[in-house]
Amino acid sequence: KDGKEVWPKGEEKTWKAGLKSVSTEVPQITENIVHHVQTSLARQAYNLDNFGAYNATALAVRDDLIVNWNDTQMTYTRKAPKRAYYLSLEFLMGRSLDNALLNLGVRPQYEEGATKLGFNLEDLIDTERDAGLGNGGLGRLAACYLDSSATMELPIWGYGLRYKYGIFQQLIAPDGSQFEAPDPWLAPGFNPWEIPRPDVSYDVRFYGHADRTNKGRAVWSGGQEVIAAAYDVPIPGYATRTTNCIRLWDSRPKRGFDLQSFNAGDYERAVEASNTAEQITSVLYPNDNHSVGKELRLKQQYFWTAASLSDILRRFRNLDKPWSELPENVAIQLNDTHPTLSIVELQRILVDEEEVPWDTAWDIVTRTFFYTNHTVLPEALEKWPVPLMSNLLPRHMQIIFDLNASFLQAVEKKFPGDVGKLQRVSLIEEGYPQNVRMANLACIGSRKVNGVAELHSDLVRKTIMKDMVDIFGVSKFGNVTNGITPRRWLDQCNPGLSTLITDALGIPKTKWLKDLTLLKGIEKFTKDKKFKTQWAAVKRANKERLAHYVENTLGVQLDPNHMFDFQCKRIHEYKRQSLNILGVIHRYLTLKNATPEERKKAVPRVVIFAGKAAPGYYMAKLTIRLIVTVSKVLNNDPDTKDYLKLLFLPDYSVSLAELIIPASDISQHISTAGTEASGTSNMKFCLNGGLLLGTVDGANIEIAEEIGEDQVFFFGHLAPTVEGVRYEHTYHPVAVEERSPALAHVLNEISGGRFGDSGPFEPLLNTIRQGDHYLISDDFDSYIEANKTVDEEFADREGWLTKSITTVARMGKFSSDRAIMTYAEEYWNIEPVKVDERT
Ligand code: T68
Repeated sequence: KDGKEVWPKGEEKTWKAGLKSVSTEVPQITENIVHHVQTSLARQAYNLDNFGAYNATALAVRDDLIVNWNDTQMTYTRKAPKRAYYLSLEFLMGRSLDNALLNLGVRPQYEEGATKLGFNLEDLIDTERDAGLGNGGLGRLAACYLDSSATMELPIWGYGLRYKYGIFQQLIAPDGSQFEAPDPWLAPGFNPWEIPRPDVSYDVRFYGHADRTNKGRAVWSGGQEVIAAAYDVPIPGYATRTTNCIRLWDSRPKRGFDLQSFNAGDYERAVEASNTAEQITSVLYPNDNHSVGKELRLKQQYFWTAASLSDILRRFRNLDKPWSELPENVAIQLNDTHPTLSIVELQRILVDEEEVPWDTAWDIVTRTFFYTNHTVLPEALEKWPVPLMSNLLPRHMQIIFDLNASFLQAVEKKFPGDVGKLQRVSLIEEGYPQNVRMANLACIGSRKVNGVAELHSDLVRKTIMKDMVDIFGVSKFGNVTNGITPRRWLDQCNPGLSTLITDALGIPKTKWLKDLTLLKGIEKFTKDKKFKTQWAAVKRANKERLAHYVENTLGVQLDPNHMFDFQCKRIHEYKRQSLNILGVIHRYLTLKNATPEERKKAVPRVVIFAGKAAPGYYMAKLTIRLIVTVSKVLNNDPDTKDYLKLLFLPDYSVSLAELIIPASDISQHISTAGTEASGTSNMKFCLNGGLLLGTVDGANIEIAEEIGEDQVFFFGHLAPTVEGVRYEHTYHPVAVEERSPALAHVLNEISGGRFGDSGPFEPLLNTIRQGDHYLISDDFDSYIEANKTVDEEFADREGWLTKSITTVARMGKFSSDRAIMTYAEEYWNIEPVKVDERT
């Protein structure tokens, strides 16, 4: 307080003598590791396996992280800057050891230290289990943003849930069926990357009843209470001492268990309440771009937003400032609509508990929150049945109705008689039952709304938020194009390329990895023969590394001379893995019909898919099955297998992505135009020197703008024409034979039994023959053409290399540092804070 430190009782010098600092010398590092082996793990040198050595190493690194973490938090408390909070139900972190070592700048010392202790650091890194607390792009984006927040020295914390089970493990049966196994990632018993905070916990209420009093207030009581307990995950910045934090909540029963029932011998009843409390943070919902509407999911959302707000407001109360100043001290970013209840929760706390007048409270609320939309797909927009919400959160439901009434009144005043508009913007969708529209609520409760790429933000303004733009004005609706952290997605996953770039630029890597636009300095080397040879060698080594993995896991041998072509992302109809597999079949049939002489002229290609399907997503699972079924035929056909191979790599994850992405010659991002909000793997592949085959969609467009349209392979319908084509499919249907004879031929071959019994696949094929919502048939011919161009250009190795280098050189815009600075400056109004020197 008052910038003064209050030391605990006792001697200051004794305290200070005990303070640690980050270990940067090898002897100190090995000593720390041995210390943790002996004490924390209670083990000894003999019989110590890689996993034990990994844990001890992680604990040594954790000590260093905590030193920086403490100093960062102390600085934030002393300087009391405006802070931002990133509320996300998902943080797809992946592994932490390698990343922490690189960010702390002590990787070489740990490598040497591990060797001295008889271990290989790479092996230790490989024993770490992924923290898979997310589905895909949205969750990984949150992880990249936290890395950038610390690297840019911004005072940002993340808030999420500590799921006991992360994203499921994907198993693929021999027939291509996907099975799911649980991911008990915390099962080893302890996680070196989290710090339990037994002193930080909050009560969260569910159910009960809300009794209105006066002045718009109410008292919410009864129901059940559970405890939210905090776990902190330190997030080290790159080449800075700033270490930010993700606070994850764990649910616990408020009272252990019901002793009365226990004594009466009713054991199940005795533990029932404690089980329901623990259930809340038990498992991550495995759906991406799809809303499920289950009560437990709503419970997760409220539990997490209530605990996070309690924590944020406690910190604000310590500042002794009036509530009216909350927005000058706190910005809260909503990662999609999942945390939208926090808007209602803040209004509830201000009005019911702090006795702030309703309108004043709403003014504070609407200057504090910011909302990012990640999709315009209707099936992904969250809606909650009113009866469900009234039962679980009776007071919040009242507040939503009250907010809606005054909002609609204001709209009616501005647009008298426009009943259509009132219906569309209402927070409540009429029907049986009524539903709460979370995107509308997030919009009216936020200072600003943004999409995640230019095209997407434009679509947000023109489609789902069109009426809101009329009401609030267009300046409320912005764009922040997504980004990725170049630390993990270049330096860490592709050390060969990183070193080559550093040498070429002639500056320390700590410089360009913090200002990615400096990459443009490598463009001049497109004419340098030696550099190009080295570039090609790095790519080849990465392809060999992946080929090794493929041989070990699938038993298939790959030739690194062949073109490596990837589509790795969640399996979804809108992402059109089906277009890719149908294209592969077309390629196969063409090869099969060719003479041996003609075949020899073909450009050999390996097509690799990876990605999980939501467990209940029938069409997505069928797509995987089709890929695997077709791969069996292709990879064993002596006529074609030297020219075309097809693989499905099971269990895609952050760590598998780190292996795959550096090995790509080309990757596919081929969603129906207007459906992929941004995409972020497109950025990762391009940053690693893979070229892009894609549709004019999401961030592909901005990638092409940056690197040049002649550097990418674009095809397909453009977003504005998609609706019209869909209309034609519905009202003037034309047989697929007419739309694309080439595609019709492929479909007929499958149905004719070329790959075995087609029965299981007919439902998938029929979605294309009829309706074809995602325009597979309309884009098929131009897709095949684009692939021909890819082949021709790949055959020109020199030209391809030039494009690869040029692509990387021009990818600077897509660093998540740029994105997070845009949020900081144009949305949250927060500034970097230098961590105080230690005294
Ligand atoms: C993705 N969304 C977008 N959602 O699809 C992608 N959804 O275009 C974009 O690049 C990325 O977000 C980052 O902005 C998702 O990943 C989900 O995973 C999800 C999870 C739960 C509920 C709904």
